[in-house]
Amino acid sequence: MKNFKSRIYFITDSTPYTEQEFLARVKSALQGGVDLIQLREKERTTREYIALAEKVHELSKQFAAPLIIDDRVDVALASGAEGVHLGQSDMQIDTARKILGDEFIIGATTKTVEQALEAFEQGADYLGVGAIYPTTTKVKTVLTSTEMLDKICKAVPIPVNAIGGLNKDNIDVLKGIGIKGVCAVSAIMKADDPKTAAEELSQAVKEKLGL
Ligand code: TZP
Ligand code: MG
Repeated sequence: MKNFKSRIYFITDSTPYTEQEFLARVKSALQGGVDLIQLREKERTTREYIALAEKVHELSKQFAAPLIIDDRVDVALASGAEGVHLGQSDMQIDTARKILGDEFIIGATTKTVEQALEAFEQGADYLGVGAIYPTTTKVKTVLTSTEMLDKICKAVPIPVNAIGGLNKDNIDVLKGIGIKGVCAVSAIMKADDPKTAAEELSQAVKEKLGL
């Protein structure tokens, strides 16, 4: 399961929805062809996180989209997910790699060339870099310039994805930078129709970024 695409990398936010509404939105996004889905939960207990991850995994498997769990190696393992995404204060990449083995997808959040090189050297499979634009999603982050994004892309041989406030109408700034994909929460999750939103973002990524 190491051969993954991260062109349209959908990150969830379940906070405003009932579980039924949330899963319906996740399914809709998957129908819209997102390549990869990250379950991002900050408030749930471990048990709740695992239970929701199992439900999302049932859906993501139907669409052959790898499921990545945000922050938590234990939840990723317990739920049968294909990957984990680790921030700078989560488990170190090399420790996670030891626990999870070679086949597991491990992503890392990095904001500098130094962090990017460290994550790569420790065994990360891809990097998320941002926030490129201010975001309305609840996250502790600072803006990362497109110049820094470009430097990171040039510094590491693994796929780099841009994140933060990105949508079909503002991704032009990423043109010419060697990213492999775009991460989006709001642009898909909060859309009237996540399926259409995913399709439109995919079309824009093709037309504007040539990906
Ligand atoms: N990390 C940096 S920005 C961000 C995360 C998790 C949130 C992105 O959400 P949105 O809604 O696509 O701006
Ligand atoms: Mg995280």
